[in-house]
Amino acid sequence: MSSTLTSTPASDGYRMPAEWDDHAGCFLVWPERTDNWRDGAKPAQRAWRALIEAIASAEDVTVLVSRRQYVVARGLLPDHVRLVETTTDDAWVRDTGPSFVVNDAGDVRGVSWTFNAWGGLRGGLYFPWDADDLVGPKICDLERVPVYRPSLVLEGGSIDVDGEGTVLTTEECLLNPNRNPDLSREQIEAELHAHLGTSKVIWLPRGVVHDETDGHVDNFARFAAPGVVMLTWTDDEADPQHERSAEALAILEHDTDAQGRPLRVVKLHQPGPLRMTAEEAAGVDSVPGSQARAAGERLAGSYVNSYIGNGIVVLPVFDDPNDAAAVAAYEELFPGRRVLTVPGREILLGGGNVHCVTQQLPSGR
Ligand code: KQY
Repeated sequence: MSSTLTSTPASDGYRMPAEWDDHAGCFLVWPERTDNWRDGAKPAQRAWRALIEAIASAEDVTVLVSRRQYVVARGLLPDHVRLVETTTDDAWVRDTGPSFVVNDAGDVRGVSWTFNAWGGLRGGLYFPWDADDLVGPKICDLERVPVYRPSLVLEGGSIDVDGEGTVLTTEECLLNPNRNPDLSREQIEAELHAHLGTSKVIWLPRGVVHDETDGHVDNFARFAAPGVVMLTWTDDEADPQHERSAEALAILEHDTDAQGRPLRVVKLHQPGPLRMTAEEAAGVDSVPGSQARAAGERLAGSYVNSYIGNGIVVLPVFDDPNDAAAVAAYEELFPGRRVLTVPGREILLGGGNVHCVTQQLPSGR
């Protein structure tokens, strides 16, 4: 088993690299729980296959899959995708997996935060979550990398780093009393710096409307390059998203990153607003302890929720009039990478998107 470290990454000379740095691979978890994924999770599994094929065209992919679904997934996925039988509670490896950190020698370690299913017994999304809380250490075991196990409750989707000292997050999530009620903002900042090797936190007040993660930043505002932030946007002032995006824009336009650079903000106009149909809601099993789904429920659709891989960037699209502008923006933001699209609606119906269901393993190069 990988050793569990009691020091911190920063004190050991480690930092979390930007997602656009070189990867040794990517992890996903195969979706199957029918109280989150409609119609026996079959539409979600087709969406996963498209996403996995896109990422596996550029880097090594490992998919964690249950004993029940191993043969199904093996039959659907390309041979060069590695499957590893693993017990999990659901498929959100951005949040349950380790945030990997690197040092100047190119060594890699994992930070496996404490996971409480986005709020524990105070608004969390399912119970129990003990198998998900072990996904981080299990991945570190697989990769034979030492792991840090901070007591801080945090999901990987609630932070975004530029690899040069800056971390973006939201108050709605990280200061939510359902995560770390006994820690002050200053204590949470200190924990972030100690585990990410950062020196500056940019706090945005809120994330995307009706995002069941309590406003994960990876669905709202993310670095696309040093000094460049992509932001979920709408011009519609009657839409509650407008106020949220405008308050974030005001902060980003007047702040600087850890290097003192002003930030360029690129607005990505949201799809929709998208809503769950009656048929989609009816396809989700109703189970005590899991959140109920209802027809008409607003979906937290966003083009920011993408994966930046080796020579590629993969974003979700929604058969929406704003898809084309989002793709054009990615082509401008990521010159030299292939911009790939995957159908995003089925992942969105479960509560997230491409970034939420992927976890990169940096190569350390
Ligand atoms: O990172 C995420 N977007 C996770 C969402 C969990 C949703 C569970 N229904």
